[in-house]
Amino acid sequence: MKPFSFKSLPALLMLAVLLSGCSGEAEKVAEKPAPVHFESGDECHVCGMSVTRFPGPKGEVITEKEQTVHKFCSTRDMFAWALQPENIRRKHTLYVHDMSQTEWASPDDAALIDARDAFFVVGSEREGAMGQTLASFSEESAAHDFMVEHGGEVLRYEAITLEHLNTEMPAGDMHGDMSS
Ligand code: CU1
Ligand code: ZN
Repeated sequence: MKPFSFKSLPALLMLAVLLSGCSGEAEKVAEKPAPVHFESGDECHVCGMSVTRFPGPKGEVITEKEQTVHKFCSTRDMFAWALQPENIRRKHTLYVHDMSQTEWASPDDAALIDARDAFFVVGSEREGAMGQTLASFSEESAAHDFMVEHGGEVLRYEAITLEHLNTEMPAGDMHGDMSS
């Protein structure tokens, strides 16, 4: 029995709180890194294609620990990377274009939004750099309108799986037999 350990632990915790408060580190960790603009020379982290030369919403990831910026030619390739087992549980910051604010042919970076808060239309007829892609929106109503016009299904970030990325299923058949 060591009574000292019970007394010293709260004191240590208090000290740690005071120290982190002084340096401002606690606030920095909670702050989300801002999106980085896409440049003409950027290559997709997954497929190597030019990011800005193709239509459709693009993706960007700022990694949790190293704060490394990865850019993706399409939301499709961003998910292909983010859904890998080594990335799926990490608290990376992810940005995608809000397609209700910008043009499909050449999305404007002023329209980048947090992918975890976005609504995605999966399986629509509109294509990005890699063919079928995910149309991203900040508002559910805008995603729904896009789905009505171009087909597919509206999903939240957490509902998207690797199976959604390679589907060429016709609109309205997203819940069809996956085993065929
Ligand atoms: Cu590509
Ligand atoms: Zn790509």
